[in-house]
Amino acid sequence: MKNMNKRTVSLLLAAGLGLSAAAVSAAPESLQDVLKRRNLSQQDLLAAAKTYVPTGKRDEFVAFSSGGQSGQVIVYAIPSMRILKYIGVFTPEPWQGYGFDENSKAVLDQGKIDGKSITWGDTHHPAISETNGEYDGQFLFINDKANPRLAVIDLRDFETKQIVVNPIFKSEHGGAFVSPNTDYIIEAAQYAAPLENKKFFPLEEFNEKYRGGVTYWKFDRKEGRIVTKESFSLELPPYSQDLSDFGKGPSDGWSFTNSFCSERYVGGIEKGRPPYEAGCSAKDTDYLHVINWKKAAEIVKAGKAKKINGHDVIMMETAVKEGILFLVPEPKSPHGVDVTPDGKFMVVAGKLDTHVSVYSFEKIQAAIKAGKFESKDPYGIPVIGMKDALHVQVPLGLGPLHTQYDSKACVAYTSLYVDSQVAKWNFCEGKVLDKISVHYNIGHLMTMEGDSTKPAGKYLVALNKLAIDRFVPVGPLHPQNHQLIDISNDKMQLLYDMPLPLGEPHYVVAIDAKKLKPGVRYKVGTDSRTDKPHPGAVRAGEEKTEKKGNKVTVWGTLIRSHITPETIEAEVGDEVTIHLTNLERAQDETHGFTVSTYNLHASVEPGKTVTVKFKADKEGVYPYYCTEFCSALHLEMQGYLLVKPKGWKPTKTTLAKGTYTEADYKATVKKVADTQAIIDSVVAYITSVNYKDFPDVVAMVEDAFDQLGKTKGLKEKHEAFAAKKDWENANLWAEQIWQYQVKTADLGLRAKTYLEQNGAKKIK
Ligand code: CUK
Ligand code: CUA
Repeated sequence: MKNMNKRTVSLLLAAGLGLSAAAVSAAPESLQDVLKRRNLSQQDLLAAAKTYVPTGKRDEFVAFSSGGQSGQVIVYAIPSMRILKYIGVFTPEPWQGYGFDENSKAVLDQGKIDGKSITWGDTHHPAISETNGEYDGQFLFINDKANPRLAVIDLRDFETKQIVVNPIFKSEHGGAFVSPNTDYIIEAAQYAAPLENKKFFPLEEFNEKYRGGVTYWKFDRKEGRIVTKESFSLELPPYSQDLSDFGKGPSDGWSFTNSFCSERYVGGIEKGRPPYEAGCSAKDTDYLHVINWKKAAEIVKAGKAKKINGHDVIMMETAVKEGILFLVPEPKSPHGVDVTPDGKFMVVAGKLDTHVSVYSFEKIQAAIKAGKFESKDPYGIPVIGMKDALHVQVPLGLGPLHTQYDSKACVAYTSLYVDSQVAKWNFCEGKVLDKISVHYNIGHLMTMEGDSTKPAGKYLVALNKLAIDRFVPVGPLHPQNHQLIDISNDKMQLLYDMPLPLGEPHYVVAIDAKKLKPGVRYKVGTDSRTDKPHPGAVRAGEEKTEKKGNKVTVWGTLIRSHITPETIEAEVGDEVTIHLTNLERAQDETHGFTVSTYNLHASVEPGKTVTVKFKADKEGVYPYYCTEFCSALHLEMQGYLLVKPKGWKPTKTTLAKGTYTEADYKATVKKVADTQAIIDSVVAYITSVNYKDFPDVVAMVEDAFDQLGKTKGLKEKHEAFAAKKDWENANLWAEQIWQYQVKTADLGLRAKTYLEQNGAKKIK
């Protein structure tokens, strides 16, 4: 301890006085040297220059990627492809305390199905909230295909706030996609099943009793939450509904959902029937579902929906009668349906067809108006003839899947799964413009703000299913490969391979980084999962511990480098609840909290209040501590949970005395004086420049003086103990001054570095 203090002082001195390491001996390499040594081409150099983001600089776009089976969202930046964050969504995420503190557990618990916790998710499609069809950077939504659920993430703090369980589906896929003003979020079923919960029907009754559907979740923008009571669904035939999209502009008010296996085939190779794959791709066409959702919402308001599992469902019969549901044939096993930015066309690509089919919304509407239908499906839904709905079909290549749009009018990009290529083409004129190979087998692709009415162009990301030979091998399970492609010129250029080591991310969306305005701290005492004041919050000096019966409740605080309280006492079997408020205001001063072996963890960012709760069911001594390296005295941010046997009485009431001498005391006093000199020199520097022009520095300086302010009265205290020759108390109170000084110096030096790196100017 004493040694460490000395080391810390000399480190602080070195930093404060600007001492530097010894000079390097070898001459620096030239750019040409490096190209030669690393065997790089001019093209490589160009790609590097297009993606490299120098230290201290920031990326242009922020991407939100599905975390696939990890049930999380991965946030990364474009063009550098640097990962910024994993957001716990359907799955516990220990770092953020997600699923290990009571407040976040309450969110995960919303995702329970039939009373059971489901702690993973098969996330597919993230969607950014829109205003007038443009990304607004306020919310993010993502679906869980396996356990039909949808989550709401608030982009003010990148935290999951809500999970809703689909009330009638047993799986889903066509979500999350938002309406142009994010008043609804769509979620379409995948594998048909009886809509009533826990109801069994044999596969022989598939056509009669199994159903698909599409759910429209009502979103309250002000509250930032889905309103389940105002949400509704449409019953659909047992065709496997797939991807969906909302109309926009001229097609606003309508939504589109395609399907595969409209053969309604149920396999049964065990009974000698041909397998699923054969039966589900027998017909030449499947169906695009065309739905007037605005009118559907009115029909629900008029009380014409049926309650299934307590949820409003418009039955097919009603939908047909009210004229809000139509089908259009689409080529064999289609996958993506993507509405063009102008809202005039829907692009459908079929896995087993080499064409993309561009449907015209205008033509579809004309057919509906004229009552021109080629037939009805087995459930009485009018079918519009394919020719009456098509604008153009374009042969692109093998296995076209998903389509995204460019900032340039009429330009689209479609992924070709089998060909492992991206095709650039013109959907107005129906011609191919360019192709580029990717590595390998692309699923989705994504352009900047490519789902919005105003795509930003510039970059495209190919989400490849296989990475094969791209990276250093890490075993049979390979990372996924997101390839960055420059689309700002006529010819596409491959820039970068990014291994994604978490789940199979199906889709990703990217937004202009300038549109995101996340906070850096919470209002003190906030429950971040409800966005409301946390009832367990306290301010400095209000900390307390209470025991009532077998319930121990702690209202504690965290601030560098101290946990209040320092000890928590309980008896075996007590229920312990600990509320912790991070009193910091400084940016990035997160404290973590855990109690040994009780499987709990909280991440407490500045201003946040978090609760952890557990049953102290085992006698013993359990250290608790801060889990984030938050300051030079982070390791001392500790305490003990003492779980006593029932009825235990102390026999010894004093703590062991230290063996401090006068010399120790004098050394500590000198250390305090030395450190003060550093602080003075840093303060002199900061006040000699225009630091007030840097809000981050102003916050740090404020915080530093806050820390220094805590030394008030301590000098008198240690001197009084010294006068009585109580060297232990004299030494430790002097030491306490130094602890505050270290935090002050730490902040001061951070402020100084920031100012030096951000071009602070001398003031006279
Ligand atoms: S899906 Cu996975 S490649 Cu779920 Cu959008 Cu197409
Ligand atoms: Cu707080 Cu470490």
